[in-house]
Amino acid sequence: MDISRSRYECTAVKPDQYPAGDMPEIALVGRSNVGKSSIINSLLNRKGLARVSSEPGKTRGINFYNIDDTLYFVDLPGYGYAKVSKKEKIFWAKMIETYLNTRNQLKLVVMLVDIRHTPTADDKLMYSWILDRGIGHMVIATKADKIPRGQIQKRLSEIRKVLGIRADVSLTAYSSETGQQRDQVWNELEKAVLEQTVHEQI
Ligand SMILES: Nc1nc2c(ncn2[C@@H]2O[C@H](COP(=O)(O)OP(=O)(O)OP(=O)(O)O)[C@@H](O)[C@H]2O)c(=O)[nH]1
Ligand SMILES: [Mg+2]
Repeated sequence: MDISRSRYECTAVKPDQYPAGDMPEIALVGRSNVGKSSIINSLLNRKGLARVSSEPGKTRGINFYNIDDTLYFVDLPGYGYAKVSKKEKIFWAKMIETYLNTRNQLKLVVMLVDIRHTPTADDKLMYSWILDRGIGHMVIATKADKIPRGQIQKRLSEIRKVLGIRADVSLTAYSSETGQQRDQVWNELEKAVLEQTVHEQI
């Protein structure tokens, strides 16, 4: 797969706007401002592909990024952003829920949490959705550049405990600023998508 051949494909707010075809999809979920759009840019080594903003709540629809006509990265709107109306929150929650519950092409959910913070009630709810759906997933703790290296393992253990992440589910620290674990994360993504696809064929 040639990741330099990646492009924004479309934005959807309802299923009939999702891309046609059966390419596998990897969805990024997490609180608003956790770094979903940034990690897409970092993994693809493309600065401005997914829109990043210091102002939370920027990703409003479901954005599909086509990677070498092989795979989609799906950038879902962030949850837990306090400054939007209740009506809008419900609309976003429904949009995320509909995608996660109905999309057959969805092979892997990458849940992001901020390495500096204890997962919130919203994070726990999101994680329980993922577990309930029984979908392949991994968890990435973002913004690892913002804490001293010596604290990383301790923060990961706490996140694993609070969310109840099983020992066989991958939890990795990542920094979109440095991109240091890029190869490792790509290996895990590829392995997970492959395993899921093989699993379905059996
Ligand atoms: N230092 C550091 N900053 C980061 C990292 N990842 C994201 N950020 C910053 O965090 C802010 C939010 O990043 P986004 O990628 O827009 O977050 P998002 O999850 O897409 O946010 P929404 O679209 O609002 O849900 C931006 O200011 C980014 O530059 C990281 O690994 N390290
Ligand atoms: Mg975003």
